[in-house]
Amino acid sequence: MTTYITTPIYYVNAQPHLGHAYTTIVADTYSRFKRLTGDTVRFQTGTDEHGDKIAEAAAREEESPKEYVDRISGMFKSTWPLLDIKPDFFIRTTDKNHVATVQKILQQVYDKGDIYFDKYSGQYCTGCERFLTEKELVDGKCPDHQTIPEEITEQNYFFRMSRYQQDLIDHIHANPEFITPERYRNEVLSFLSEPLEDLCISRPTSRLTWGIPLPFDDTFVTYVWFDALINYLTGIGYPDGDDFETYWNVAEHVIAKDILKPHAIYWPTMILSMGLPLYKKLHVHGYWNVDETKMSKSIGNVVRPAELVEEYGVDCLRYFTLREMSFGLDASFSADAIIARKNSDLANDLGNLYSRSTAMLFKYTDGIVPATVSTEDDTVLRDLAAAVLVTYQETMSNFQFHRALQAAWELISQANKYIVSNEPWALVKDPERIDRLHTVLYNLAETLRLLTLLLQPVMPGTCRKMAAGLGLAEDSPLVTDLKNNGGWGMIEAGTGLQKIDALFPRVETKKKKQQPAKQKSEKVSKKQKEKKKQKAEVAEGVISFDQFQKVELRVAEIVAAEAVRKSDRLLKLTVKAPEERVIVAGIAEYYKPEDIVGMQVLIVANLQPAKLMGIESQGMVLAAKVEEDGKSRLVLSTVSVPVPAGSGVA
Ligand code: ME8
Repeated sequence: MTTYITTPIYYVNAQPHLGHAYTTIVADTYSRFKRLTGDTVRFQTGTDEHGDKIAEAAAREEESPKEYVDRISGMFKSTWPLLDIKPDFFIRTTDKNHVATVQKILQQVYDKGDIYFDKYSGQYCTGCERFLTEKELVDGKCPDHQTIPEEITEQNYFFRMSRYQQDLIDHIHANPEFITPERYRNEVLSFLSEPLEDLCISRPTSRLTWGIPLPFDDTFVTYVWFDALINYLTGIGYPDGDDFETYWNVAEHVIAKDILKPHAIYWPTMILSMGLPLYKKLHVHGYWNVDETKMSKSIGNVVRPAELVEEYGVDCLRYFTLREMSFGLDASFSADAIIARKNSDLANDLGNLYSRSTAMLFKYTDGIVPATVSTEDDTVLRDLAAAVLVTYQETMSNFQFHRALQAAWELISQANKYIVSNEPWALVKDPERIDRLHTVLYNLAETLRLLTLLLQPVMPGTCRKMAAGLGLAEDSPLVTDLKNNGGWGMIEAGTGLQKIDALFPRVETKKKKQQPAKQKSEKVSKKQKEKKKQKAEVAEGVISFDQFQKVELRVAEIVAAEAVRKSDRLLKLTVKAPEERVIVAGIAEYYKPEDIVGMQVLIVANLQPAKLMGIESQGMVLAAKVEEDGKSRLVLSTVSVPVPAGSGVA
């Protein structure tokens, strides 16, 4: 099988930040996963170097556009190895090949009659590099850039996008996985339910020279999207290269939601006009915010990947981003969150399992993997490993990286329990139970091998270390070939382990400053007053209809759920109601996160947000409180048939 995976080509008007890093880590992880399954893979990223924004940035830096783009493109190129990201090809839109092919395609589409010259007046956003429709503006501003677009009237060339609207709608209906996750597919279909306007693809050279000249009119240069999107074809040698033949029909693009429209509408209609088959899939993710706030230069909270690598290590960053973001939804970065993941998931769970298991192997069998005697006692661990493998492959294929990692962590947790319940330290003292000890140690070594294989796409460096520690070559099929070695019992008895350093040293957290005593007591008395007031209200026991009407109940669909760190009670739910929000619910004792995704529950939608374990909860989930045998448990309230998310409750 063959895989072709791409990231957007990033504008060189800014240096790489966490958002760029995430998309590129995703594409890198996916390409490594596909290699594990035996696919021939091509992974492409690059830089987008023409247009107004770039010319303006170069002018600000007092450089020529060419000097400027060379410098910033170089920064992107040199950032990726720091993150252990290994693209097969790095494309630049100033590459000669790319420029020539864009011109060839423009001529072809022009000759076909799909490009025409016309006068146009519209609201142009420099940030988006496109004209915005009236409908897209919010309070007269571009919602993404918070700027008032410029009213521009000029003669330009237009691409007849509207001609392909119906074909595109039909394709999306016939191929439900063309745009994923589903919410973005629905967004595109809803946009396509209105007539499409044609796409302006040129700028007069009197206003912009930093672009690709139109082959049929050199007083114009091509407008950014008709240049940038074509990179996905020029990078694989369209039209004559072998790579084009090999890879185009399996092309998968990864982007964030900011460039959904260009990728889901402009690009497919351009491809249809060229007479080519459409790309296979578009994977769309949400935004990274920082401490719940949008990342922006003006706020000064832009997170640089190189700094994170320095502070936490490359694999910690890769793991954190993939584990913390549910692909498709927004996520928030904070130093606390990454430290918590490092200390708890990496140092405590994975790191400890590795160091305990290998320490026992060194102590009890001189660092040699012992032979195993298969017994019924170990089926729980083995069955779980088999189930994890299935979930892992399915979720990695579907870009649900956080779920794949959750599954791997179930195996880690089961293996840690296996150690506790089998007590190898007791077995070693009993000469009659040495076989059992060997079996337990073998199974631990095998679990570590399997984890090395599964975690490799996400944490390649750590897995290289783990493989070395297990006495396996870094390219040994036992840790690089999922197709043949995903099963149980592959590590050979007699394999000699090597001593390695701890995988993840813990990060020491600074203690929070004590609040001054006075402030504290002020807070307490305010709280007490509030409580008194509430008690007085509750004492009356009844509420008026007016009071009840103030409570807004809605049906919400759970789109993601996960345990809250350091809490046995809380689950963090991401729900659609119909807008997306996070609700923290005290139901962890009664529900597993994976069992409630997709469920429709009732929520109080207009409750003042409250922070629980550092997470802002925007509402409350309703549940029946059931008393049984002197114990109580919660049962989520739901609806009897599926209804649109966000429906009101009367
Ligand atoms: O749009 N969270 O380039 P760009 C997550 N050149 N991802 C983010 C992000 C955030 N806060 N900010 C940026 C362009 N990204 C065009 C693309 S493609 C033919 C041309 C990532 O530099 C995400 O992948 O503005 C997003 O789609 C991309 O950077 C936008 O990069």
